Amino acid sequence: MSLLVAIRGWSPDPWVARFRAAAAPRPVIDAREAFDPAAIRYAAVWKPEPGQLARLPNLRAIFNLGAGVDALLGDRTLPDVPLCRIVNPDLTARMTEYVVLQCLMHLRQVEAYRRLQARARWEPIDQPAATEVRVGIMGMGVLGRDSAEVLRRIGFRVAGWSRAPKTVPGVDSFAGEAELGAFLARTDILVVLLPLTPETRGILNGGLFARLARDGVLGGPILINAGRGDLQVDAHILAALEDGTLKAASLDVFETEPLPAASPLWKHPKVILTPHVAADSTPEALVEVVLANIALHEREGRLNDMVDRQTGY
Ligand code: NDP
Ligand code: OXD
Repeated sequence: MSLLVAIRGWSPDPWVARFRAAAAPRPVIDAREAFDPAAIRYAAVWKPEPGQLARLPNLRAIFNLGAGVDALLGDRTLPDVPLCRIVNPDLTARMTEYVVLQCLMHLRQVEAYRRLQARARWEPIDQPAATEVRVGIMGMGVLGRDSAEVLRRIGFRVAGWSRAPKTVPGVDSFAGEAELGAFLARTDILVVLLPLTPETRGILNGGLFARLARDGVLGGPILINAGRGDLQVDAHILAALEDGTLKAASLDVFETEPLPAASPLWKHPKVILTPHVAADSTPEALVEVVLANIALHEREGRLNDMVDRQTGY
């Protein structure tokens, strides 16, 4: 009943240590060491080597250690066993912190005041109220809904866009391609919390930016993307910032990660950039969640937070 821990891109050590401490006496195998593939029943993974999971003949389920499963589903050899993702209050709260922080950075003109501070200038700028600003959230799943609720409580006028309509008190719902135009036309700050799927790849492009509201109190539309880098076309963001189609952007994710040092996004005065840290997965919050899901599977033959491979999220 061994559990394989296969992690790339994050440090595997704290995950392996915590899984070993919490799962004992169940053997926990570190994928960097030699092991018997036939002994593995479960795998807890983040961006494992493509093909690695296909070599486990007795694998019963895969636990992705993040919310987004696009990297795993990109492995054409991924075994046809149940795939679970992270749905957890710690991860959700971290993402909501990021989204609310970025919305407030733009609302309260923090970058402009930083520039004035650097010149020791005491120059108050007109300050719109949150109630005058329309936030639109693309992706009203676990993360989008929580951000929507907190932004609404702060006073923003919030709408969400998803595949199916949603009922969230005080939040307007738009769904599907047919309602995308109306959603964008009422949006001053566009927050993106979509998964990366064949339908959403490249959705954040010049054509979409041009459909955002241009009559808002912030003086131009703002993009906040914390979903996935391949949702966006980096070059289109740069062009839109240059020609004023976008006023500013907060970007946590990029087409290529790490973002190459030569990217003009790094030093762009209208971009607030973070290195894919909007909502970190931590072993402290998540190891016990995965182990509880394994216990549920062994006890009752079912799993929480399963991914639908048809939709890709
Ligand atoms: P969920 O699966 O809970 O929600 C996804 C949402 O996107 C749903 O509302 C879904 O609509 C909507 N959606 C999917 N495809 C489409 C489409 N084609 N058109 C319209 N709406 C669509 O995901 P989470 O909220 O848990 O996470 C969202 C994403 O956030 C992850 O996939 C990951 O990429 C990213 N993420 C980024 C992190 C970071 O640190 N930057 C950390 C964690 C996650 P419906 O509800 O109708 O099905
Ligand atoms: C996730 C991520 O999907 O960290 O959880 O990007």
